[in-house]
Amino acid sequence: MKPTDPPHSPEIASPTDPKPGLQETLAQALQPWGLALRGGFTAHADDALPPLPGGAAAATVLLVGNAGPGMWQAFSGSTETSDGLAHPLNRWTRRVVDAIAASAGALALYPFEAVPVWPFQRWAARCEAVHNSPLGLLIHPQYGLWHAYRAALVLGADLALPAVPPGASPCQSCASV
Ligand code: B12
Repeated sequence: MKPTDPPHSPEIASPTDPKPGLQETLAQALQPWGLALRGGFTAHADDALPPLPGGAAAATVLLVGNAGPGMWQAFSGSTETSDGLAHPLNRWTRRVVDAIAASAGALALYPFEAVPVWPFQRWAARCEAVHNSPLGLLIHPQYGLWHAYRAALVLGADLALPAVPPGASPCQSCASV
């Protein structure tokens, strides 16, 4: 699959009854685009998430993000980079992730455009071992500050999710200069 092709994923789940291995299948669908699953959390009523297109209530949220050069390589070959229209990365992200979300019966939410914004940094802290850094960006134990969140996949099924591993922020052991 070329990064410029429209994403193509087989039908992989219904909203409330995921097939086994849903997370692995989603990860494989995201990988050619330099995107990865970044953990997930169980939705609560006070998250105020919208219902899925079929009407099911939000049960699980999986975050999609990027780290390293893969996403840039995929994005830089896309039509959105050269069509002269505004916000190429946001439009590329929507095109790629909306198709993958649809194939999983998921609703995709994005860190951009929504008013008020969806609280991706707060969500991320429920998904993986990230900590607030003095810069305001979340620091990751492996990626450092060099990572971002591109989308959230909202599912109607309760998925088993690993607990976020405990650990101190890398900033706490960083020598001051
Ligand atoms: C508005 C916005 C901006 C604005 C203002 C940023 C600001 N510092 O206020 C502008 C355009 C300037 C901007 C710039 C950048 N941004 Co910005 N931005 C956002 C956006 C859309 C909303 C942020 C927001 O208002 N959050 C408020 C509430 C809604 O967030 P919350 O999750 O409930 O709460 C968290 C924060 O409030 C944070 N927090 C609150 N107070 C404090 C105080 C301290 C000291 C700390 C450490 C944290 C902290 O802690 C909470 C829990 O983690 C988010 C995407 C999103 N939807 O969240 C990206 C986001 C925060 N930005 C991101 C990035 C990468 C950047 C840039 C590096 C982009 C660039 N290449 O230049 C710069 C860095 C700017 C900086 N040093 O902060 C990433 C951060 C990823 C990460 N590693 O954490 C995000 C998550 C987008 C993404 N696609 O991943 N951004």
